Amino acid sequence: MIRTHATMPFDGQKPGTSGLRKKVRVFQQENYAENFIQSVFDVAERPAGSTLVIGGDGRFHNRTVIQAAIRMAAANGYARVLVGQGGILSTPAASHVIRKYGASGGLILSASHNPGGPDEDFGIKYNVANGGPAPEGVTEAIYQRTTTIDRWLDVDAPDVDLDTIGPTQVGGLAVEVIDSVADYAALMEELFDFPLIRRAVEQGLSMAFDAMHAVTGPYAHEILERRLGFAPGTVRNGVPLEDFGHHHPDPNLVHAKVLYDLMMDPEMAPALGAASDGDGDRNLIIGKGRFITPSDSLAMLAANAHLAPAYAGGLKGIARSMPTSAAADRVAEALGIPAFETPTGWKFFGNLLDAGMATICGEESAGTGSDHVREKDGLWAVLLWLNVLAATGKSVDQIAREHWARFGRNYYARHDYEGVDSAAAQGVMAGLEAELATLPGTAVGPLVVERAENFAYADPVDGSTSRNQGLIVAFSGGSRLVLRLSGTGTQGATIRLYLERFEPAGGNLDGDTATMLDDLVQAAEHLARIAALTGRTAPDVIT
Ligand code: VG1
Ligand code: CO
Repeated sequence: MIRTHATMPFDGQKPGTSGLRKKVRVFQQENYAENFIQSVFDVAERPAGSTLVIGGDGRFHNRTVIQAAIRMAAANGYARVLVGQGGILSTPAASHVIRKYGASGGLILSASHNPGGPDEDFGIKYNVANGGPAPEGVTEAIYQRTTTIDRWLDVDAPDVDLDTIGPTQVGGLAVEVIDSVADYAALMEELFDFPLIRRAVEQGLSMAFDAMHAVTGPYAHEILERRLGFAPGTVRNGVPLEDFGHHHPDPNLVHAKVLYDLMMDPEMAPALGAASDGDGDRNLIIGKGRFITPSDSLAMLAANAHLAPAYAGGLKGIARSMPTSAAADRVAEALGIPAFETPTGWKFFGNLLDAGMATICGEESAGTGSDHVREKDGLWAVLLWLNVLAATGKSVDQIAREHWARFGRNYYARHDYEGVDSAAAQGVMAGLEAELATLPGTAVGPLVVERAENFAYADPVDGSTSRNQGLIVAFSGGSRLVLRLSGTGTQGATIRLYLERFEPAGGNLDGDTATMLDDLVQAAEHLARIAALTGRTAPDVIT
């Protein structure tokens, strides 16, 4: 029996960089989540007989929204829903399940690296049939629908038992609770040389993986400890908690400080330290005594990917988001394959991957992935590193040093100013944008501006254009500043300042990052005037 619920539009249901993210309290308002989900169903391409995948990162409010979404899917004509056991599917696992079972799309319930709990964040993201985040045309259509919606539909049915694997029926809808891990773990076993890694583990290869009480716990236990033979205890914080144990499940040097400190301890550090975020799509890689920036990790993985079975035939191309360092471009050049520069957010990689133009993609924000799914994939990156370590017998530090000796090094940091007054943040952007045209050729301290622009992207596959994707000030010699506003926050504005300095092979390749970037920090303050316009004299987080 289908029920029609009258509703009214809510302001601000516009998906950001990665779906709709708001405080839990916002989502708990009557009709709020339902309006958004109904808007998705109203505009999504879903032929008769379609399957919908549903899963989330296990944060607070996950189960409530899943039950509502199942009842709504039943009323909206889906034939089948696949839902992860306990409501759990990591973002890359959801992407894989959508592809594997030919679903028309999926709802991923997550606010990724944002904290969880009754007073923290929640999110809903819609992925399309290729397994990837809905492209801009679709998110815009969803948003437009949210501005006029006047009803949502569901069926009158009891909650589904999410904890028991197996089929059940909700009205005319076939619901299947599936193992959250099995399909994903099988895919990883196809891509990488598990026997080789297992042998290396037997011979002493050690690691520490911090699941940050988020979604990767069950995946990492199964893959790292059970299938690859790492010692029990290798996976830390491996039980998903609704509030992530009160932490930010953000795998960076600030929020994964315990792991970082372990890796910098010459006595205690294992060969590899790694962590993932709330929904399992990010990765942090730290070798014994050596942090690898995500931009470098992308470049190093691309340079060594042929050592893993899935990539032994070579890469078709490498894509990176614009603020990500140019380290990967140098690898693409050496491999004789194209390099692509896209706006921030994984949705921009989808077309390149579908068209077979890129094989490996990455973002400076700890996201790396390949054409095996259409999301970034935290454990995939960890497994590729393990495959490379096992195949070469080298340490992470050695791989990094050899890489820089060959390609040069892109020193890199991102400075985040969080919870900034929105008007002040807009002022910073507008101020720099107004100067861009006059900058080329001018000197800022010891740096000379070569190019200054507001980044726009023309998608080479579908020809669509995305403008206003960040301000770039490029200096001669390959150094660069990038400034943009975050599209994933839930409070005020977050200014992201990205700093990059290129040091060619033969130069100072083992300098201190902060020291090496000092001229750029000065130049940024001079050009963007963050302190003057926002009153913030230092960033909240440096990654
Ligand atoms: C941030 C990152 C971006 C990433 C996005 C989603 O976006 O900068 O690279 O794709 O988060 O990641 P923004 O707009 O706040 O800079 V996740 O792991 O939060 O889904
Ligand atoms: Co994430």
